[in-house]
Amino acid sequence: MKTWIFLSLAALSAVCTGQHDCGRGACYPAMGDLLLGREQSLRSSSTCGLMGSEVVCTPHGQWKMKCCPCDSRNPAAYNAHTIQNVISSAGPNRWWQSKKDVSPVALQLDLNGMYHLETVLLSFKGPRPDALIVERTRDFGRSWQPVLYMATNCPSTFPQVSTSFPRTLEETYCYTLPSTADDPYRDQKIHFYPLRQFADIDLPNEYKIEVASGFTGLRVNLTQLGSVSSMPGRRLNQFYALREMRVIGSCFCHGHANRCSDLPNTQVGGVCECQHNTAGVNCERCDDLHNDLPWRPAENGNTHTCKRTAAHTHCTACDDSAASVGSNALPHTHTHTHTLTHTHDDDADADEGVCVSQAVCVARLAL
Ligand SMILES: [Ca+2]
Repeated sequence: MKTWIFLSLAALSAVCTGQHDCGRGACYPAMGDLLLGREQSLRSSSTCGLMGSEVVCTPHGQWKMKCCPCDSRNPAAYNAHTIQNVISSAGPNRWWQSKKDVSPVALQLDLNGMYHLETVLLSFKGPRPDALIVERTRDFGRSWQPVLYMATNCPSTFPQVSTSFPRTLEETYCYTLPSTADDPYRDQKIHFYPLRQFADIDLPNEYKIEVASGFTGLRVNLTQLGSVSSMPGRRLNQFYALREMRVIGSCFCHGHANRCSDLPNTQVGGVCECQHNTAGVNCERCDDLHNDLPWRPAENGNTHTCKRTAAHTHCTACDDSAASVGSNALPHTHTHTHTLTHTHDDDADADEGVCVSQAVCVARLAL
């Protein structure tokens, strides 16, 4: 029997349904599985059978046990259990398994840039761990922050972590996993939305996405082996095993794109197709021709579109020495690249490159 755990049935609607219209405000690309096509970016700190065949014994029926070999030297072999088996394209019959009786074990995804994390799906092959921590990094692994703690018994396993929803975007909490004591070997899926824990915090959704969804890597620390019932006279092995993992997300665009560029063999590319006159892999700046206003992330109802750069008649910007050649010097070709704080229409560019010195302006006013 498989058990589904939804840490949230009500997904964050703005993200999950996708705000794909960039014309009104913040917009977001469609989500996909970041692991597809990034198999080689996923690794585990422990895998059974990498150095040679290992035998792992589990219960078989009520009184017997079965002992199966794990041999991962050839990843394509039926009894190999490498981490790449958790990619959804490998199918439900292939799984990853740790070396027996080793804990903790870390599964780590390293990305090549900033992405938006929406959902994590972990489909455990029983026994499910009794505790795990999901962490993210935003600086390519130099520092890690917890996204969520999960444990069968939160207070005893993570006594320093609250079991109620956090009050700030910098905190997290421990989600209590249902007990598996009645059937430790059943498979169990954990499906969670990291932003959901912030649902009660009174901040705009797009701000929560901006602050709490970006990541350059994800780590799942399996910290406590699932307890298994004892069998008289038999030595049962403990291990971690995962049938499938999905990391659902998109490229990270600060609300300025509704598409990630295509990347061969992947479901989700890493480069935003920027709108709102923004540019960069993550639309993290105004493009070269639109620097009149400071760059800002888009908000609901406000695109914060970058404005076209102005360079036109601007008396205060020039060297007074221009006055020495008198009014005959106008217009001269002294260009400047001041960014003005007021906005103006594109046709103002007719003035581009024309500059009048303050002294000349004063002289003309006196005429
Ligand atoms: Ca699989």
